[in-house]
Amino acid sequence: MNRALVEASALGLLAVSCLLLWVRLRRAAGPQSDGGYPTRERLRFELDHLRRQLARWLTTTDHREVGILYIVFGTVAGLWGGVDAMMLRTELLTPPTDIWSPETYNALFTTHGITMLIFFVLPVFYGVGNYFLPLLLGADDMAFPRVNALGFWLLPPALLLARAGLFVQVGGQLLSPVFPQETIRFFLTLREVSVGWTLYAPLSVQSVNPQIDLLLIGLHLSGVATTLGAINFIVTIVYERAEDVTWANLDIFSWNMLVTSGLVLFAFPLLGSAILMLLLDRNFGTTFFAVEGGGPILWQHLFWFWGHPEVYILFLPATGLLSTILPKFVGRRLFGYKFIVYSTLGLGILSFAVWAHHMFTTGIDPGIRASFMANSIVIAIPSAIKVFNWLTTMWDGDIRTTAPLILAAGSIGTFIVGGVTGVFLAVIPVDILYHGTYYVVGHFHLIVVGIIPFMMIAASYYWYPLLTGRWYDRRLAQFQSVLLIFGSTVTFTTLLIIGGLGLPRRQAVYPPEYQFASQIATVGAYVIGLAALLWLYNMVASYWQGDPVRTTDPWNLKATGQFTREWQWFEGRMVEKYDVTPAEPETVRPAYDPEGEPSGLLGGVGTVAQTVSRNAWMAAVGGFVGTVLMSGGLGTAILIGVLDPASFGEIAELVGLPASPLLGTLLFLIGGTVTWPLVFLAFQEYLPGRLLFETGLVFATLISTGFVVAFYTGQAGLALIGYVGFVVVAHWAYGLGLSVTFQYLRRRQRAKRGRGGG
Ligand code: HEM
Ligand SMILES: [Cu+2]
Repeated sequence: MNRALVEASALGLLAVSCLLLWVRLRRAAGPQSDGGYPTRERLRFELDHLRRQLARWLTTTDHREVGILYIVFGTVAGLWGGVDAMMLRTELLTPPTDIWSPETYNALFTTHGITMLIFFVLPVFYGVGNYFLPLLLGADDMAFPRVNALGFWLLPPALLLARAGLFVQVGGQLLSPVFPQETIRFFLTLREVSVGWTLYAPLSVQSVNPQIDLLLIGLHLSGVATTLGAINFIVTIVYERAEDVTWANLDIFSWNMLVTSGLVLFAFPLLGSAILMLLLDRNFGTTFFAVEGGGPILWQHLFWFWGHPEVYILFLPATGLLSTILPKFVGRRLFGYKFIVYSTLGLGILSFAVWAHHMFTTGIDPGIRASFMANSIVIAIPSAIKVFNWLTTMWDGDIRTTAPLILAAGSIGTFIVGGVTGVFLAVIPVDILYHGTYYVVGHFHLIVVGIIPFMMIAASYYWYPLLTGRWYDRRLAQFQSVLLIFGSTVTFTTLLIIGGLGLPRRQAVYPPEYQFASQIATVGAYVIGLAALLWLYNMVASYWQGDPVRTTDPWNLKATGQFTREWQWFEGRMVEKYDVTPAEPETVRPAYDPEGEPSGLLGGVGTVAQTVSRNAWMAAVGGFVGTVLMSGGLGTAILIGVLDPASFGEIAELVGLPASPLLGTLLFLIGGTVTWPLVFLAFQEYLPGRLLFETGLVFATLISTGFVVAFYTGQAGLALIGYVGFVVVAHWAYGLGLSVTFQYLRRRQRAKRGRGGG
């Protein structure tokens, strides 16, 4: 099939349907003032209006309007890159290349990567930053409003240059039946670039396609734009804060934009230089990346010195949004603010020290390679700190399952899998096996499709009332969020699996035995596409049809003391414009109060020790009840033969005693009665909130995972299912026994104390 025409038509169709929807809804929304026919007068008025609007949007330097321009631009680029992705996955429905040619397939994954990574993600985050940073900081505008507008307006030409191949190809195809070949030669020579998004030398130097040069110029331009934006963010955050916004209470999203901008400042100029060197090599005979000059590996060093920080440049703003939005829907302030800030700074610095993990297979010095392995593994620590703080923020929260919360929770999940697979890849021997496979594709897509767009969409829902004064369709949004999480999980875990089986990435053909898995991944991708369209529809339609927001606190944030600055601004505007009275906080069940949070890591140790010693006897009784209940479950498992009693001997072996099942059982009873309840108590002190059934069950589920792994004795099939099932249920019985007894004893103690006092 003809790729250029298909892609151009798909995009055209999307644009036309959005436009039609917009016009139709607009008509339906506004009452016609006179109900008459469109007269010439009226037409002129409409045109005037259009001209004024155009002038306004083309020349604006207002931070909120520039922000919207950025977001719209990024969304268009995202849809464009998304069409590439759908076309890629469509080719992979069948093993041979029966839809696109291999060359076209190569072009698709090249432009898909570049469009998404350069023109989609950062522009959207810059847009969100532009709109909200001044509101969050209490500033009037960005520090340099005109530089801001300039930075934005460099982007559309950059995108057009980068993707000129598509237009030129379509042009050539439309013109060639009419004009002779020689006159339209220009249109026939340019093709979309197909050398891979990483533009590796020597292929990128030797390919004759002149579109590569246009792409390089486009990338350079976008790099300039990105750097201008970063300078603006840094200066705004450092110098334009209101008096009462200090470093200690700067909101997390601003912190993330600050660190991201710092990374941009160090990474992008380097990419710009590398691009110029490549242009010189291609056109003026220099030898920066030629074998007889600097060598092709030099390109990889320069590229990834930008490239790895770039993935954190894309990722950090998403974590900032998560840390901002999540607490609002669990009724509790962010847990461990300080640690989140430090981990963000840590990620920023470390991200410059790991670039060669993309080059483990290139034959760089093994000693250097090992140090990059160490650094890459270390980077998991700040990432994990964020995850633990998010989980702790949710723990025992008053969770409201709105679309933003669903997406935030989904983001945490996909990030854990995406991050852990990254740690595996950071290990040299593992990477050498998987570098060229779909495993890598699965790893990074769980992040670049998981948390990044998830949080963009979550933010679009969360701030929709503030942006438009209307509600989005909330039922549709919940459905869309679940659909998106489902589609991504199906697609990218499938890619991890087929990568683990060894399927090479970046190839249009594959062995037939992978067809079924490949089709699952494609169907998952279509589900993602559908979810994206539903989101777009919701955004456009609700702008005209959504319920008007009548309160100044649409998310009831006042109740939990989280009515942050941007909402205060919104309240001010609502009061001024519509004369509504500021909302009163509705009461909600009291949530954990972070004021009492232990300061620092060691600060908590004393408190934990106190709680543990004070409650030790209650814990022991609870642990005993739990252990008895659990023994029932495990006993049944032994009776029906899915758990081998000999495995109890291993417990004894584990602590250095002879492998006797009897000794092991004794240890098991002591462990269940003494050790686990104490660990549980210590945990419970660290995790905010009260002891609940759920807490007990979560804890028991965690222990049972360890148990399942430790005592697995080679069961397969149904026996394995039975084994896992019984172990989990037995541990749940334990958790239930523990927490119920504990609660019961505590309540009795309190009642007794109450009587004694009165
Ligand atoms: C826990 C932290 C992370 C670790 C340890 C890690 C590790 C790695 C490693 C070792 C590779 C190279 C695999 C190979 O090509 O053989 C890789 C590839 C990649 N990672 Fe990560 N990563 C992490 C987080 C991220 C994040 C947050 C993003 C994106 C926002 C990301 C995006 C990518 C991309 C795009 C590639 C593939 C580049 C390509 O070859 O086309 N990673 N990661
Ligand atoms: Cu990397």
